[in-house]
Amino acid sequence: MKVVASLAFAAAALASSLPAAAQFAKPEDALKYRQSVMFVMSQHFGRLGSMANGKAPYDAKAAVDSAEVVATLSHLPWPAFGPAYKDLEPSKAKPEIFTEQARFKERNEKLQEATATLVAAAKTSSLDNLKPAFGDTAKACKACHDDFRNQ
Ligand code: ASC
Repeated sequence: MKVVASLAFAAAALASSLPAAAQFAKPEDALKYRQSVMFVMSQHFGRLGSMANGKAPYDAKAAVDSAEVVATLSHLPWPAFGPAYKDLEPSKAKPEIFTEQARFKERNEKLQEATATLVAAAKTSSLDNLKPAFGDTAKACKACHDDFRNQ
């Protein structure tokens, strides 16, 4: 029992020290993963945008649901932009992502902060609160895209 427990501990310690590369069975999976996350995030962010811009009726519950999806997804794609995944095609990722990982990480964290505020704003059930929080999140998306994504 003691041996089993210490083996399990060793396995867990090893797993947690593995590089992010180990999260994906093959490099192509990292590409598919980050693009899929970005796609779903953009779908839900788009729904919020439609409400914020008056193109769709404001639905407070739907806004919270989408904001929560966006906030959750804002934590996911970044390990799939690790150095092991720099030469995958087709991709709009600029090479700077892989050479300026600290600056990229800063941008990722700004998005996470903005989306947390977006969730809080959506939860007030006020379109007037949703609008500026949507705008701030869009700016965080754009700041990163301007620096790190090809058109
Ligand atoms: C979206 C989407 C993006 C961002 C960006 C915000 O809905 O697909 O890439 O918002 O346009 O500036």
